[in-house]
Formats: sequence, C-alpha cells, structure tokens
Amino acid sequence: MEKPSTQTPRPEEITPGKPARTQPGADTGAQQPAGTTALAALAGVVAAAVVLSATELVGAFFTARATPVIALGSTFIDFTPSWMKDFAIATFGTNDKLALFVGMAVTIVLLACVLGVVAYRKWVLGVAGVLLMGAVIVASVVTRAGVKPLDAIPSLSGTAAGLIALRFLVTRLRRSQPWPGPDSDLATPDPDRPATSRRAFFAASGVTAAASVIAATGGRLLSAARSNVAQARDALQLPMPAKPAPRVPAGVQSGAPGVTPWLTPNNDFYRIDTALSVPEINVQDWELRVHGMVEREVRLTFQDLVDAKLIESHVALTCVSNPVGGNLAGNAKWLGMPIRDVLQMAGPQDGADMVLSTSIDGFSASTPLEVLQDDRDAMLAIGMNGEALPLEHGYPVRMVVPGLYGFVSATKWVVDLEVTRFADSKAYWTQRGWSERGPIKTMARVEVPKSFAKVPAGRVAIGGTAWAQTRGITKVEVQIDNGPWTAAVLSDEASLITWRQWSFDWEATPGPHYIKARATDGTGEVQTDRRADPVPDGASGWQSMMVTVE
Ligand SMILES: Nc1nc2c(c(=O)[nH]1)N[C@H]1C(S)=C(S)[C@@H](COP(=O)(O)O)O[C@H]1N2
Ligand SMILES: [Mo]
Repeated sequence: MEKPSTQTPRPEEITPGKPARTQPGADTGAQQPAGTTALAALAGVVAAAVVLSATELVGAFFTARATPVIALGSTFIDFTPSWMKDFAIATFGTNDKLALFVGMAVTIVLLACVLGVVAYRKWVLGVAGVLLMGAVIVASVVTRAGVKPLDAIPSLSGTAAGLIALRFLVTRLRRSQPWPGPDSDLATPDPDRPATSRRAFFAASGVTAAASVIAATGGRLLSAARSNVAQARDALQLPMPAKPAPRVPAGVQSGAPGVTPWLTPNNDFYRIDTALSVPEINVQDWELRVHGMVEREVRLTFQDLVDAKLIESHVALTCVSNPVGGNLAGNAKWLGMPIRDVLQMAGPQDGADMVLSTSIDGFSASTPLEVLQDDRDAMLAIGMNGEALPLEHGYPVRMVVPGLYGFVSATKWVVDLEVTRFADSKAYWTQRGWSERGPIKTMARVEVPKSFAKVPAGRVAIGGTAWAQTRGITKVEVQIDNGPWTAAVLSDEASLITWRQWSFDWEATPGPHYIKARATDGTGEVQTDRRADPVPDGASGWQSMMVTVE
C-alpha cells in the first residue's frame, strides 16, 4: 500500500541548501540507483562474517564454548522445550545439531541483512542494533557452564571488528551514491572527495570478506594446534580390568542378513547430547567431586580411576527420544570403575535417594542411588570397545548405568556427583518437562526388511534387535497381517544388560503385507501395545511396517 503521507517531507525536515530527507521507512529508490538496499544488506552480511571470524580468531585462545555460534546455539538448546527437542530428534535424528546450525545460519544472514539496511539508512540505529546483538552474544557466552567472564573477550572483540567493518562498507556504499543518501550523517558531499563507484564498494566488500575467511581459517588452525586432547586420547593406554567382561557367546548375531552388528563400533554409535562443541578435557585436569549427603567429600583423579579395580561389561545404551523402531541405541564393551565403590568411599547418608551427576558443560542427570549401588555394575567408564572413550562419547570419563535411558544416567564428560534426594534437585531434562526417572522400556525392533521395501516372493528373512536391559529378552514374536503371533528365533543371550537379536523366516506371498513385532522380557511381561510418544519417559507400542512382495 502506498502511504502518500510518508512521501511528503515534513516541513521541519526541509533545510535550505540540503536535499529534502525522506522518511526512514519510505522507499529511497527514487533518489538512488536500484539495488542499493541489496548492497546495504550485503554490507550487513559481510560485517556479520567479520564478527564471527574475528571472534573465532581471538577465541582460539579461549574455550570453544565461548564462541558466539556455540554459545548462542547452546543457549537456544537450553531453552528448547521438550516437544521441540523431541521434534528435532524425530525429524533430524542424530543430525539435529546440523539442523540447528543451518537454522542459525539462516537467522544470522537475515538479521545481518536487516542490520546492513538499517545502518545504511540511519547509522546510529545500525550501531544500536550491532551493540544489542553483541550484548545478546556476550550474555549467552558468560552464562554457559564452565565459562569465565574473561571468555567474553572474543565476542567483544568480534563485535568491535564487525562495527568497524560495517562503518567502512556503509561509508563506501554511501559515497557510491550520486548524492549522500537519505541520512547525511556519514558522508556529506565533499567536493574534494569524489564519489566512489559501486565497483569500489564491491572491492571493499570482497577484501573484507576474504579477510574474514582468512581470520576464521586461522582461528580454526590455531585452536586445533593449541588443543592436544585428541592426540592425548589416541596415546592413552587403558589399564587391564580386574574383572574382564564375560565371554560373548558365538551366536549373538541375528541369522537374518542385514541386521545391525551385535557390537556397535565406536564410529557408528549414536550420539545424543546438548554439547554443540565437544568438551576437550585433559586427563591431568580431570577431577570428579563426590559430595552432598555424604560422610566425607571425595575427589578422584583420572589416575585414581586407572589404579582402581576396574570392571568390563557389554551394556546397551538407549536414548529416551528413540521412537519405536528407531536407531538411538547402541551396544558397546565398557571399561570402568564401579560407581558403587566410589559411593562407598564417600559414604552416602540416610535419606539420600538420588545422585545428580553433572558434566563439565552443565548437563545433569538424576539417577536413583540404589541403582548405582546394586549389582548391575553401574560404572564410571573410561574405555569403550577397547579404546579410550571417543571425545564425543564423554572422554575422559562418563557414566554407564545398565537399564536406564541415557538422559537420567549416562552423563558424559562427568565431573561432579552430588548425593541428594529427588525431592531436592531436578536434572537437566526433568527441568524441561521430561521424567525424573527413566527405566528402559521393553522394545523389539524390526531391521530387515526395511519399511516399504519391495521383496521377492518366497522365503524372506525378517530380523532385528530387542532390548529390556536388566530384565533380558525371553521371547520375540512376529505377526504377519492379522495372523497369529509366532515366536521368532532368538540369538544367543550375552547378558541381561545388553540387547538380544532375533530372526524369523517368512514364506512371503505376493501383495502388500504388514509385519509387526513384540518382545517379552525376563519378568514375563509382554511389550505393551499402548502407543506413547518419547516425552516424558520413552516411546512405547509395537512396531508395524508395510512391505510389498512381488
Ligand atoms: N554431558 C552430557 N552427557 C549426556 C548427554 C548430554 O546432553 N550431555 N545426553 C545423554 C543422553 S540423552 C543420552 S541418550 C546419552 C547418549 O550417549 P552417547 O552419545 O554416547 O550415545 O548420553 C547422555 N549423556
Ligand atoms: Mo537420550
């Protein structure tokens, strides 16, 4: 809609000898060559790149969690309501972090365009906008767990550099105009200084953008060179366990070709956490504090763990966000110190019923005290499948608690155990609408054939994995269409705290067919058919899929 009133300069704006100003909201295109707004937006985007790259460069000397993208993203994650976390994981799975980065990139580019245009039209407003965003960045940086006030320095330097770049580019752009632009506070026409061309603006933008690419790359290389945690991890020699893992029976793998390996290689192990940048902890710096309702506060070093009586066992971890049939579960051989022994050193007091474990980056989990003391051998793990923990899986120390979903037990990069009561503290996800306790629900997963697969008629191998950690799997049944539930062949059972595979030979006749599966656990309980979403304490229901037989 045309708003004629904004086209008419108000009397007080007409100064003799100066061209009439247009209102900030009015289209300045009448006086300017087309595309100026786009160029102003470009200036904003280049300035934003300068903010980020300058921060990256200076940030190489500070913690990675203090860089704006990581801090803003982490703050965003912390404010994510449970339905959105659930949606993100359901939609993007373990690519949820990538999706967040793409979303942030789009937001940053849009904001930068707006800021560029605003700064071009009214420089003071542009400055105010940049400072406001700088303040938001600094606030989100300094409120991160384990971040010191001095860690605001990279963001402050980045904001300053961005402001300088924006000023530089906006000035070039205004000088390239036939007249000084809607606001002449920056570039008054100066007879001695001829207007620069648009080409000059593009050159300035190009040089600035190139400088920021160099700064960002330099920052990356510098922080990689300064961090030797990955190399230290590769060089770490794991001690031998006092109690080795029980031998794994030969027949644990499903007979159906294509079923996931019984033992999940570290590289294929699902990864779920709130950490946008993986914490890098030197073993010399790692310390675990055990405190709260205890007789004596205990502090453990990594060497204390290495010197302790370690145990080894195969445990399947499962994420509470795993949908029915999903792949947020993995099975590994873990090496660690029983948490029971750690708690015994501290001596929990009467009345305590929970241990709140906290990671170096502020995630926390509430685990029932008795679960950490019983014979399921919950551990402070330092090894995964014969190697030191991978950085993404909690190096140097994480918790592994058989039978509980990860969000209430499997704290990675763990540095603090507080013996307390469920009535007194709430864990990270409990504060965000998830349950305070999370025993793993019995689940049978169909892995072959794939949902909506086309398979040839005749004998078809159906197969998959089932789990009910600490209770074990005693039966898996398959139903074709509305036929009878028929027992599948169970592969060998290694223990009650890992998972169990199965297979089922099916004489497939042409046409569309539905396959369902359900498991029975060691207590005799059949997996419930009641459908539940992952929020608040894990998905339930029978997996059902369609295949076409040709
Ligand atoms: N520090 C930290 N530990 C964490 C989390 C986290 O966000 N931060 N997520 C938990 C959740 S929800 C799960 S399912 C497991 C996943 O462990 P993995 O990534 O090694 O598979 O880690 C748990 N430990
Ligand atoms: Mo999880």
